Amino acid sequence: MRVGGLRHFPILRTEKDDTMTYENPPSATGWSAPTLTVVIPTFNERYNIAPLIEKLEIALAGISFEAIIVDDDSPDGTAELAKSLAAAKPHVRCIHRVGRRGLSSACIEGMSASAADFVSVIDADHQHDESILPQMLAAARDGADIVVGSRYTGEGSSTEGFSAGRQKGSEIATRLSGILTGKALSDPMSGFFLLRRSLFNDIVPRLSREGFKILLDIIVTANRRKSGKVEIAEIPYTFRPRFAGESKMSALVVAQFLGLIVSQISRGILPTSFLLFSLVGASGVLVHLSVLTFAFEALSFNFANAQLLATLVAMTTNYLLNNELTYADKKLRGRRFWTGLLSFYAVCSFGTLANVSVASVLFESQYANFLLAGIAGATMSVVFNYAVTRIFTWR
Ligand SMILES: Nc1nc2c(ncn2[C@@H]2O[C@H](COP(=O)(O)OP(=O)(O)O)[C@@H](O)[C@H]2O)c(=O)[nH]1
Ligand SMILES: [Mg+2]
Repeated sequence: MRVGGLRHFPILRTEKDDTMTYENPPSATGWSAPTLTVVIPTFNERYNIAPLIEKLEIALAGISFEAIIVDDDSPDGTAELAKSLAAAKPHVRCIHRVGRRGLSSACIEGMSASAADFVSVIDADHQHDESILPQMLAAARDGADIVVGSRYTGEGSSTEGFSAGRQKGSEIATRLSGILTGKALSDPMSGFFLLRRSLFNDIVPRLSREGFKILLDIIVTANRRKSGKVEIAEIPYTFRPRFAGESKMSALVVAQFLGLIVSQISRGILPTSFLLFSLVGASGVLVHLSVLTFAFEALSFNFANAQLLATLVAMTTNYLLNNELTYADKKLRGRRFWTGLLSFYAVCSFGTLANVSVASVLFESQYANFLLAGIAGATMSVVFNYAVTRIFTWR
């Protein structure tokens, strides 16, 4: 039906007026809803995506699928290239995120954009073997809630794509996460997995958006549902070397991973960013004491001036570290870097007031213990600074 150049698709109304479903457009011949969405998170993967899409088309021949590339505004122009692919191929889409960074949040956003029955995530660098996707889909159709492409079980081998150091690190991380999932999963750190979209929809509000290891988070969160533990299937494959470009693995990723583990053990009461913020705070104490000693002893400052200098230096290093590490995903740059620094100074000054007042009250109470009072005061200011800088500094 055409009305003034606009095509109207019939809307089916069910009993309740607020639930509507849409019929397939009658003229869209050849179009079929995808069964599987393949999410491809990218950062600087310009030379990897077109050949990966071709490999997916071969691997998934006969299965209706769509690929959603989620790019965080890569400087190498991955998003532009992805959009030119999308313009040529109906089964390719691109989510171009500006001003945001992060692998987990990119995967979540891609899966959230899916309308297919099954969703999967695969790295853009060809390290994951796309040819096992049909097997993964079959396992999910057979009843598995989550299917993991695994680098370690059976014939799967990871030695080819990993350096010796990364191999060891990956093994330690696998053991650590085994404590959390409670299951002898051979590769909980895999970034290659598939799950039913209904399960994803169910748990997405409780997923952490920080860090690199989304699968671990999905498994732990899914297991905590009232309906009981999820069934996980593993399909082995040979981990390949990167096709083009460079890895984004860094010290930051490792710190965020450790943060995720503690955050999960505390059942989300302690978010990863809070743990990193506290860690940075602890490093600030060391900076403070070093500058204080140096200014007081070596430069013969009077105590008040030495203390003032130490406070300023420690606040500044804390700000820089938090901007790089804790809030790498919303890093402040340019003018916002400087206004952020000023607001950080202001918040920390109030935090110090809170610290000193709480500690003094405790110290003067009948349970006086200077160490306990000191720790309570410091905790108070970390919590205060964390909560308030999230509102005023890293919004
Ligand atoms: N959207 C998005 N993708 C990312 C980000 N960091 C890494 N990726 C992608 O995640 C995948 C895995 O990253 P990679 O650097 O290969 O990690 P490695 O295999 O552990 O060395 C690749 O497709 C990256 O392009 C990010 O911050 N945002
Ligand atoms: Mg990789």
